[in-house]
Amino acid sequence: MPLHVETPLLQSRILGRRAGRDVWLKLEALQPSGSFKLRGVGHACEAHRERGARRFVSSSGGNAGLAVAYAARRLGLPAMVVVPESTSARARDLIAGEGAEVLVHGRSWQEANARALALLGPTDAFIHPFDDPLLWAGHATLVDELAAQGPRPEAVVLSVGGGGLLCGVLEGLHRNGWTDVPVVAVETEGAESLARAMAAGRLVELPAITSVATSLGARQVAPQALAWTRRHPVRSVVVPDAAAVRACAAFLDDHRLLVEPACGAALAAVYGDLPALQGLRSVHLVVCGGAGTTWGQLRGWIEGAP
Ligand code: PLV
Repeated sequence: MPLHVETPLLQSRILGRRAGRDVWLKLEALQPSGSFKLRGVGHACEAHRERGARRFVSSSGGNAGLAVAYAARRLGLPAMVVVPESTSARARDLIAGEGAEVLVHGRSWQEANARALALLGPTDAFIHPFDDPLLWAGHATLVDELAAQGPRPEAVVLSVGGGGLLCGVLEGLHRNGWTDVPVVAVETEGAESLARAMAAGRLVELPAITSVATSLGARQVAPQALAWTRRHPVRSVVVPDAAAVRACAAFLDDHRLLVEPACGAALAAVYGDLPALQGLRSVHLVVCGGAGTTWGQLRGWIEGAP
């Protein structure tokens, strides 16, 4: 039985009025681990347990690790999650609270990932936070639900870190026959690894992550994410951190849900009526969630924003 739950698809009248178009919210923030990550991670963990894995090891900006810790507890196996120093204290506490071992290593996810791989034992399964076909197949269930819940989307708006959500949504669109539904892929300035790769026509490694949206902090996207942009309409958008955190605050007022700036990126594209959305009468927005941000932290970012 899947570890994730089916999430609601709601039309947001309040956001729709502000944006001047219909806005549909796929509320992944309501997953038990607080983000969409549980879809793919739960699927991967179940598959690895069936193949005999005795422990899950993961590297994460926070939410994938929390999903691994949640899945491990539900499946009765231990887990170890390596996070970078930039992962919030809140996220670390939540992962530890699920009973997983938390190690902090390195400035960004890349360094944490190298450490996790070095610690991998023979009966461990490695759960990648974004670059694994098992993960994408699990994330694709989000689109299967959309297909059962309502009409064909005119466009899907989502956030991009390493591109796992993008790959999963595209897999889901294609397996549901929605092969021409454009996807608006949003990143924050300082974490724009997909935008850079699309502009260069090849994978690009950012020298550092400078955005507060640390959950989007993969310095390079999964190769499959870039490959998808060559065979499906994907519009890349980059928003400033200030727009992402303001969108989180607006969404808290409008829908009473606190999400991370990683999710605020996609929200900002819709609240901000960006050019990439021009001509669209309706959008489906993946409210990817994120459990690592507190209200105090969000307020601090808003007060410190330029
Ligand atoms: N977060 C990953 C990668 O971090 C993680 O380890 O949790 N929204 C939220 C709330 C997220 O946590 C993430 C990814 C994304 C969006 C982007 O998803 P992706 O990586 O599949 O594009 C470094």
